[in-house]
Amino acid sequence: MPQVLTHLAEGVQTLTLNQPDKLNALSDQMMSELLQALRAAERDDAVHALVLTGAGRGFSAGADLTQSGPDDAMTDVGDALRSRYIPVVTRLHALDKPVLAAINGVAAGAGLSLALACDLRFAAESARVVVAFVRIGLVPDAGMLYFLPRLIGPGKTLELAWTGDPLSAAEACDIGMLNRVLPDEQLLGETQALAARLARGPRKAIALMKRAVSQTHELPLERVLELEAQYQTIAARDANFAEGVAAFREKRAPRFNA
Ligand code: T3D
Repeated sequence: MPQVLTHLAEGVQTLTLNQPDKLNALSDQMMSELLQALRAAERDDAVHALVLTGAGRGFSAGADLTQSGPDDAMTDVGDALRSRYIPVVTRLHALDKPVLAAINGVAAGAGLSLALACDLRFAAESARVVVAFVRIGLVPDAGMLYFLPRLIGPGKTLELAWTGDPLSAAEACDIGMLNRVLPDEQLLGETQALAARLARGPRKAIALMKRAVSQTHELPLERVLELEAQYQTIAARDANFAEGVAAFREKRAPRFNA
């Protein structure tokens, strides 16, 4: 049975983590299928945005603890991260297409890390987020120590990492970890609708914005100003810029990506 389901509509590839009886815990099979699906989405010209969600009542409960754990003395956990998690997280972050998480239920451990590696996070009212790692004596991984301080600051990151206490979707949204909280039954549809809107937008500019927002975290102002100038040169050479300006002047909606 596939552990990542794929569905393409309106330029949006929806990837559904599918091991619902274990709250979509991240098995080796699931991580391998997720990597394949991301590689395919990257190459596929029909895919212009992605949505990552979970089947059943969970988004993902993190590493599959029935598969990996301290009893597996032969496995170096760092190597497991390098081979299974790092390729997926770097791909989600580097993909030149918007990636939205639709957090339908609990997101814990590396399951939360995957959501944090997405560009936008929408969550169902009933969802919870749990940093979790400390509960089993581990440190946050799979990019959480990169993404979380950038979203919520170092103090709040340490509080959640040290306690492992769950937050409701509303609490997580209030501190900036999530973009929006939606009624459960509207979550997937609303997330896919925004992804479809982005898929119809000026693709080059949207991709450049993603790249720039990620890069500008590390750079001083002078470098950011220069980066903006370089990316604007690229965006302005794209046909969508001419179309956008023409549409404005003609008082009509733009027809991007024609
Ligand atoms: O070795 C490596 O790969 C290193 C990498 C580490 C990265 C990590 O992600 S470490 C963190 C791993 N995740 C966790 O520690 C979270 C474990 N799960 C929980 O704490 C809770 O399940 C939740 C807070 C996520 C949800 O609680 P609740 O009460 O809503 O559900 P539940 O009853 O605990 O779980 C439902 C079922 O899912 C249950 O199975 P059962 O009893 O009905 O047959 C439970 O065992 C299963 N499940 C939940 N989490 C996992 C899992 N099965 C495998 N792996 C899990 N992570």
